[in-house]
Amino acid sequence: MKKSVVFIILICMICVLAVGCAQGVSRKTAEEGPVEKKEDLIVVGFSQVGAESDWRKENSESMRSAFTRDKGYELIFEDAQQKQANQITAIRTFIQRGVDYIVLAPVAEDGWDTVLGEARDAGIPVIVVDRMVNVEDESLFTCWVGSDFRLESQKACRWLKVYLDKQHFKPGDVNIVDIQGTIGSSAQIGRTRGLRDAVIDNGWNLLDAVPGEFTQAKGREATARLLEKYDNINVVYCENDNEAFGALEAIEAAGRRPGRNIRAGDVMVISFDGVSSQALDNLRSGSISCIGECNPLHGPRVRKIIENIEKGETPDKYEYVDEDIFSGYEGITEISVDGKSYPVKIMGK
Ligand code: GYE
Repeated sequence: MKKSVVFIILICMICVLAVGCAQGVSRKTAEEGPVEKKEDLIVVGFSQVGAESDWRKENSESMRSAFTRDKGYELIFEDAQQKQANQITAIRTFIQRGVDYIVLAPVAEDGWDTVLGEARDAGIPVIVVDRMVNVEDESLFTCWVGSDFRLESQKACRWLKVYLDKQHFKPGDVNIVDIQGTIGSSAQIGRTRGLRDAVIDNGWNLLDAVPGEFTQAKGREATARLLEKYDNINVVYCENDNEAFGALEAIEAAGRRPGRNIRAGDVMVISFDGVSSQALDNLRSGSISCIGECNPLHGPRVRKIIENIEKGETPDKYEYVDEDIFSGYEGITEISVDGKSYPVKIMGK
């Protein structure tokens, strides 16, 4: 055989081998069942809590736009409608389908040991996002990224304390109700705890704490009931903005005025998130006094984590996001928590 013919045959054999190998390392597609792969996409199964708030909608959007085909991903998005049972089913489906990564935004902290054990046995990394999981063995998840909910609350409560002092308002005259988030979620636990600690430290009165499930409808209902029950409420602490929107409606319906002029009988509203333009407008008008920012844009953060794992790196177990505090009141430009100072972002008119 001529040398050139041998050379061509050799080249052809290398090509065939190369194609075979590429198929060998290929990933699964998002169709049902572990399937042959046509494109080299990383398949991510994301179990989202629901669509209860503006924050959640932004968060879903951030995830959807971070994990697109043109970025090399296939995203399987499952909305759990605020039910943990739905999340457990979604995770089991992801395992059956053999996804490459599971991303979990857990509705509540407890109850994950068994299903995360199943994911670990299947060799699928689990990235927890937003709220945390409370598990016996922390190796059941790869890492977590989200907010420091207690710190958000400490900052908002500090702002309230500084504001009340400026108004020469006596601690014993401060009568607060807490409209809590979904009970058992990290956001609720951290924000409730931050308020309880501040109530004790500052000598305020906490009249009541009731669940509002992070929704506008429940926030309205809960606030209306509380305003009927107590005639001396002057601070409504809402554990997210949507509850605050409901609280504003209830305050007005009860013939009270939401605002900062607490000496003149206003009801102050404190809240968390600061995501929607409605919330920022309420800060500008003074109907919400202060918002502890909660950043929902976790999509690119989770993608970065996956990129690093793909490179063989080990991500930090916990990644906290930096957040601000917002108000429309110009008199407080900075607050401090545990010796650290935080600028207050003032929403101009
Ligand atoms: O503050 C609220 C949402 O877990 C940080 O859940 C999240 C919270 C957020 O529904 O609006």
